[in-house]
Amino acid sequence: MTAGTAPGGGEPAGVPSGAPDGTDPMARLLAPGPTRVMGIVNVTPDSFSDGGTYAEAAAAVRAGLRMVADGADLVDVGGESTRPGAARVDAAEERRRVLPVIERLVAAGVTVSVDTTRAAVAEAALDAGAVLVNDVSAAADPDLLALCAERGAYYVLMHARGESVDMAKRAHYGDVVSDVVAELRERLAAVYAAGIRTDRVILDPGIGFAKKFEHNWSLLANLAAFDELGRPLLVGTSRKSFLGALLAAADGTPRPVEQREDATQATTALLADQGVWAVRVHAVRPAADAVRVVEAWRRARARQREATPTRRTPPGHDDPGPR
Ligand code: PMM
Repeated sequence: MTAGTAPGGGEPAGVPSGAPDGTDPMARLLAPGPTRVMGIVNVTPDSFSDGGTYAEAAAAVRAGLRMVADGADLVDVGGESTRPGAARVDAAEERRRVLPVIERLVAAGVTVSVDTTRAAVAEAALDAGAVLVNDVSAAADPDLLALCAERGAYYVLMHARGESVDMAKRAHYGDVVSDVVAELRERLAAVYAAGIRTDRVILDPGIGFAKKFEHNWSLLANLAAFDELGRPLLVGTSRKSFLGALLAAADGTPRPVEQREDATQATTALLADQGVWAVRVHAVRPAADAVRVVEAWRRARARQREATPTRRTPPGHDDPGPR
């Protein structure tokens, strides 16, 4: 996949910090390769799946280091819950939660992204060595975009509508796939206009953000529609409610969060086979294993193709390349 040049996007001030040897860890992770695994560390008392687990900085750092040992390529640190209906915390509290964790993970050589929608939090995180800003607001804050442009930070543009507190009631689409692509295209233009370089942007369909369950499935089944936007995809399905609904008991009770892990890994394998750039997951080891299985499968498929060049690949089983 090739990416053009950002309109008006000049060279950033320098490579992001967090790379003591001067190399750019994100450029390496964005180079062709297997689907990357982003581990989730939510330093919050109330995130839907791991809220309260890592409320202590030391526990969060330990969890992040364990994720890297288990195969995470990068760790996403967040200090504000984005579960539907969640109330916002103030910026000072969000910063207080994430900073010590980011500092210690960066010091240990981990590639860190910060999950925030706020410029003040992102600035402190970048100062502490984070290299990627994971913005779940669909680029709502021009100050955050200006900051990322000025600092040469990598930036995740995720599709969403509204804030967590009211996004559920905005989940109305004509055709969800073309609507989400169109809305991302429009926000992407704002991201480029703010000066963030094309090659620093990652897109995310925002599974669970202003989406009904069937919207999530439609998006996952039609990721090729995002190819026209020309940037790699990050996808977060881990333990989300649409899996809980799929696996509901006979009486309709959703499968509890802590029992959605196997289904999460099924999505990871399918996403890796689709060639998404990265998956964002709570349990890193099974995701990293799933990616390795997919890679072995692809290699075997390629070998088979080489050996029997005339044999046709069944429809839907061709290699779509990086997405
Ligand atoms: N999901 C959550 C939080 N941040 N960021 C991106 N880029 N994509 C996602 O799907 C996403 C996200 C909500 O899940 P969590 O509360 O378990 O972190």
